[in-house]
Parts: sequence; C-alpha cells; structure tokens
Amino acid sequence: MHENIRKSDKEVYDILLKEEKRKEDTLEMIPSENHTSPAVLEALSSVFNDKYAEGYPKKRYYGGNEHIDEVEILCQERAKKIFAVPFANVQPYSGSPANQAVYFATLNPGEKVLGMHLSAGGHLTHGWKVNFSGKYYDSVFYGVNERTSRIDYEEVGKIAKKERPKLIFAGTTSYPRFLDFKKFREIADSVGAYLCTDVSHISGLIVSGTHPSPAEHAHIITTTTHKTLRGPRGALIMTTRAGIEKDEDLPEKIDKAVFPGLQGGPHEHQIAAIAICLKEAMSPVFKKYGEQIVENSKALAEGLRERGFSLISGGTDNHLLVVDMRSKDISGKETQELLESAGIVVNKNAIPFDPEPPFNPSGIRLGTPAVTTRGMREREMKEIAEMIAEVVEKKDEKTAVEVGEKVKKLCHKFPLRK
Ligand code: DSN
Repeated sequence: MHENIRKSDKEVYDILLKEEKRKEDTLEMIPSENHTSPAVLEALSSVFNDKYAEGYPKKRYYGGNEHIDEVEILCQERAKKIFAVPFANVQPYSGSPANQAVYFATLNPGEKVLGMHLSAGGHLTHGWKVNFSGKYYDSVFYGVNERTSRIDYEEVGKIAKKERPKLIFAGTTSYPRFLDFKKFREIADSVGAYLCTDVSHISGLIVSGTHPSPAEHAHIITTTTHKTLRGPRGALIMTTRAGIEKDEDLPEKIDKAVFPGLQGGPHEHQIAAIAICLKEAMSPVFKKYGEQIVENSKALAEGLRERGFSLISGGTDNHLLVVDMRSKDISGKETQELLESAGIVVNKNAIPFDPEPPFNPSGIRLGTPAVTTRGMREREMKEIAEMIAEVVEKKDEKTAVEVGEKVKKLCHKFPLRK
C-alpha cells in the first residue's frame, strides 16, 4: 500500500501509516466522521485532481474538459435522483462554503438570517457572531426548550414573526432528535423567508429513509458529503421544486454564488468521489447501513442510561447522542481526554444552557456512523457503553489504559481493511 508515497516521501509515508493504525485501533465516535470506501479514496487520488475547470459543464473557461464534464454531470444527476430534487450544484469545497453560497444567493449583506444557536446544536455558519454569517449578515437565533431540550416550533414561529428574517436555516450539528421540516416551512412561509435545510449531519439517514426528507418542504438543501453520507470531504447545494416555485432564478443564483462568487476551479477529483459515494448510497446495503446507525445509536443510548448517564433530550432519533457529563461529575474536556487514552475518540460538546465555557463544556457528543461502518451492532454498542462508564466512573489513566486493551480487541474483531 502507498508504495509511491513510500518511495517519494518517507516522512509523509510514516505519518500516514500512524494515522491508519490509529484509525484501525480506536473507536471513532465523533458523529460527523466516518470511514470512506476504498473507491472514494481512490477517486480522490486520481488524475481528476489535475484539471482546472472553472465554470460548469459545457460552459468552462479552460479547454480539455470533456471528461470532467461527464463526471460532473453524472454527479449532479445522482445528487438530484437520490435527494429527489430538480437542481444540484456539486462544486462547494465543503459545508461552510456551501452555506456561504446560499447567503450570497439569497441575501444582501446586512439582511437578516434566523438560525439555530450554536450552543443549542446549530452550526457556525447559521449566524454565529464570529463567523462571516454573523459578521456580514444580521443574525438572530432560536434554541431549544429548557425543559425538553427539543426545538419548540411555536417559539421559533414567534421569533420569526418578530424578527422577519429573509432566510431561515434548519440544521444542526448536535441535536439528537428529528427535525420537523414541514413546521419549519410553515414558519418560513409565514414571513416570506427562504428555508434552507442544512442536512449535513443527517443526509445519509435521509437517503436511507431513517430521517424524514426535507425535499418537499425546503427551498434549498445543503449537505456535506463526508458525514453519514460516507463520501469524500465536500458538499452539495440543491434547490427543490418549492424553491424554484418561490424564485425561478434560484438555481442560477446558486451557481453564480459558487462560481464566480466564491470559488475558483472546482475540485473535480472530489466531485468524482462524491459521484461514487452517491452511487454507493443508492444501494440496498446503504439503506441497511442507515438503519443500523440509528439502531446502534438507540442501543448506545440505552446502555448509557442504564449506567446512569444523563442524555440531552432523554435519548436519540438519529445517529448521535449528547451526554451531560455532570451526571458523572466530570467535565466534557476531561471525559474526552480520558476516553482518548482508552482509544474511544469523542468530542467535548456544549449542552443546551451550558453554564460552562465552550473550551471546557459540560457535555460530550457521541455518534455511531463510523463504528457502524466497521460492522458493529447493538451488542457492541452495549459493550462500548460499559467501557465508557468504566473509564469515566474510575476517572484514572490506569483504568483508561486497561479499557484501551479491550477497545483494541473489539476494533480488531471489526477491521477496517478487510
Ligand atoms: N465540524 C462539524 C461537526 O463536527 O459537526 C460541523 O461542521
């Protein structure tokens, strides 16, 4: 493996082998990460990398793009089919630029956007004040209900009526419950706003039928392609039929916002890899994978609850859990560090209404997409819940290292390279 890298750059080769070993030997439980297929990784290192292709298929600024056009059109067609939408731009480099392009297409600087507050589970690009979206646009927020930790749609409606945003983002990074896209659309319609659903975290669940689709409700859909969708790093921006009914120029505005508004040459190796991941996601095997992600998430939730952990909103409908570590008298940061010593990779995370600062928040976020890719099921989730409990209850490095041996054994039963 990697013979060319080994011959040409031993330093990078050695680091790469260490990263491969780290992945092989640890449980990846960050909900936004996954293990991509060899086909996706091969496409990323293919000759598609070499080509400049500013513009769009059949309208490029450089020659020699006949095959690049073929692969980009194939990717667009697959995206439209799998998400049941009439238009897709497959060029965004990643999720943040995809959302930035949505702002360019729908708002003028200074106009108002309503998004979910970061501390309640939203994303930086949904209006956070230190992000471009909060600096160059007038951002206001909705959160979750303090008692239930769930979105209170009536409250979101009231905020929308008071603030009258021109764009509403419905999308989350650490919200364990279904999103009600129909209700979001009613709210958007009540103030004449565009509704953009950023489904980056859940797009793999949507295409496998385990989370309701936004296709009938949103005007615009954005998603990264490397989370539950299990593809390369990258993103898609799609407009729905409703989006085009609201604004027939929306597809053109989005294309122009991506190029030349925001980006230069598209990463065609990334686009080829997205095309491959979309084909993989159309298979019955992927449907089962999506179902198993959610089954595993529920099993992990049950295992943790049985061991006395407090879960934000009481449980999960999707691929992730947010755990309030105050239930075990330990901070999110300390939990992350101890679990990492045991080979369980998680991220510290704010909980709704967190009294602690973001660098040392009260919670952690756990997700099942990557361990499900390894083939693990409910039984292993119960085992993982036990191991997490052992580490955080004992709170010492020695236990963490001992549990680390069990983690390694479990990982080796479910190898990444089969
Ligand atoms: N960084 C991503 C996540 O971990 O959820 C969001 O962009």
